[in-house]
Amino acid sequence: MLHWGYEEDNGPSRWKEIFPIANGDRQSPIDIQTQQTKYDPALRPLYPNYDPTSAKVILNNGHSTSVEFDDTENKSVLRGGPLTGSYRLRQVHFHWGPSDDLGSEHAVDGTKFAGELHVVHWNADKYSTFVEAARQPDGLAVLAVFLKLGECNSQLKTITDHLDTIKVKGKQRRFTNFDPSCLLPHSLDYWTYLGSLTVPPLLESVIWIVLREPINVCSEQLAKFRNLLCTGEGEAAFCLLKNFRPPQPLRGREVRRN
Ligand code: B30
Ligand code: ZN
Repeated sequence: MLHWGYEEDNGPSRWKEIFPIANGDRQSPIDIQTQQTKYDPALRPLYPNYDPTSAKVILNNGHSTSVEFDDTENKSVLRGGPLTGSYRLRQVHFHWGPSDDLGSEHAVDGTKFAGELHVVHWNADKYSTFVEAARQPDGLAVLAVFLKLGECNSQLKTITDHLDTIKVKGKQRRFTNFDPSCLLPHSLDYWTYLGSLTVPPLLESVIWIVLREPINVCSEQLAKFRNLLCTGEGEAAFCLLKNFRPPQPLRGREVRRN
């Protein structure tokens, strides 16, 4: 495997060859079996508090598209839920599939959605850099939002309208005055469990917070994500048609709900 990706020869089933933690005890995503989740009255509401000026760039990293934020100060943070203290916003990115009927990483009672949004935060109260936090069991908090096929999402348009300007891997554009809470559903009710990054190096450092209410996305918007290339300038062009890892074994973990 030359470099990991989502093709037959370098996709999720091959990642364990280079990243043995792929078979670890707290891997993500998972299939959330709603009847097995445990209501926890101690779980607090979520308090996202984002400053739109901390958004910096939108980029194509070859395995997704992300909006990156200035995380040198506590300007944009997530508090509450299962979290102790505040977790600082680092980036927002997306997962999608080859057709409109699948593309999410997490599943709910076996059902997949058209896509999934990840809002990635790190524990700057305890750790000094994102990279250091990503190696700690309580280092990262990722807020996941399902993208459900339906009407076009006007908030998502801000992002999808930029995708043709960052078509090739490695391209980026300035992107500011963006508050990712505009992409959140009305209800911030959630499920939470301890897991991992869903892409190599698959580090087991993520407190997952999966929102129960999805947001809408239309077929035309999903098509714009699939039009991104996983290849760089000058290389033979290859579209990033899918970038989801399938659900992994729960291995006795508890999934709690608020
Ligand atoms: S996820 O939410 O578990 N899918 C990273 C953060 C969260 C997830 C996956 C990866 C991450 O920060 N990885 C290292 C930095 N990457 C950015 C990226 O999104 O994945 C840098 C890069 O190569 O350009 Cu990969
Ligand atoms: Zn992700």
